[in-house]
Amino acid sequence: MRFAVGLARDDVEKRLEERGIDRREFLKYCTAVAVAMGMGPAFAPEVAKALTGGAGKRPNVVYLHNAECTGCSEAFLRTSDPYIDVLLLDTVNCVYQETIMAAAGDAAEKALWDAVNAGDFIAIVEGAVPTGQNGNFGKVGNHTMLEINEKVLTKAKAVIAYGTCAAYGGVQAAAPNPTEAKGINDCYGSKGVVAINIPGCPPNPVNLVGTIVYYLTNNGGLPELDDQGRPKLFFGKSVHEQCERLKHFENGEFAESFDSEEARKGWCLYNLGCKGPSTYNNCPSVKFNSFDNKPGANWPVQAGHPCIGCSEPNFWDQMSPFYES
Ligand code: FSX
Ligand code: SF4
Ligand code: F3S
Repeated sequence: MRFAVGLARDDVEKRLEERGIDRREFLKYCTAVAVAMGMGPAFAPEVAKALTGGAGKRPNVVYLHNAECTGCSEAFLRTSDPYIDVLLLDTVNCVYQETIMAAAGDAAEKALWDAVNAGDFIAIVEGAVPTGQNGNFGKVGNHTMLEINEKVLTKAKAVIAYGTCAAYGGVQAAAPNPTEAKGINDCYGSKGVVAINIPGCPPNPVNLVGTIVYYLTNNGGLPELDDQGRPKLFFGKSVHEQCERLKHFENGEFAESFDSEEARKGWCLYNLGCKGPSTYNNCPSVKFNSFDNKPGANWPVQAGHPCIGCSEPNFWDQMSPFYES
């Protein structure tokens, strides 16, 4: 992998070429991001510019991990396009990310605190913060996550809570929640932190990329949020209203078991527990697992599984049992 240090900022084509990325394929991805942002395909060149470092100074990003399964990072790292190095090295300057950074131990700690002390950075957080017993359920480098997050997030220019755990506590906060895990706003709202929530378990990386693009193309402005702290751009509609099985719901055509002919015919999964009507996310339109440069291969309902409401606060307790309506 070669990094295009020193290239002119607006030389998008050359930067893509350096990485062996076909410009047309890249623009397809940018079009998908533009559409997910509700801006329409005409905005794709702006997305391309932002994603290749042409929108100005690359913001420093500090990416923290808390109590979680790292599925959020996995979802992000499996973004086959734009390739992760383009995103990390051209769009933002990711100074700290425990899963993928080469540095370890003191060198990693130094990178983190140098960036925080210098200010002028965006924080992306995944995972819930264990607050019980003074935060001693979760430590990194012998400091509690509770303490690290407070020091970092109160200094950040913008905070993105990526994944349902960081946004609302998620699985970690499920009853009886022995570690007293909490989401970022719940934990640090009283300290002045206002995190943008990008929930989903895992979240869709397109929604993270779209939020970063929005930030870069709006002079550091933040997208409008709904009453759960989610950007309306991506979470403004319910899963149900975008679902390809909606016609069957309206016709009263429901699958009653997973192995039924009706399920095979693509009838509605409501009676098998689907929580799409009370869940807000763009899964049906954006989908997951971009493959072979085609954005979005599939999503739960298309694959025959009900939506379990993974993007909603307290979904583990409030949306279960998952297979009952
Ligand atoms: Fe939570 Fe993310 Fe679910 Fe997992 O880190 S949103 S458990 S996919 O990984 O935090
Ligand atoms: Fe709604 Fe779920 Fe039925 Fe789709 S499968 S129409 S989201 S209830
Ligand atoms: Fe989650 Fe439902 Fe989408 S389970 S991934 S919000 S379809």
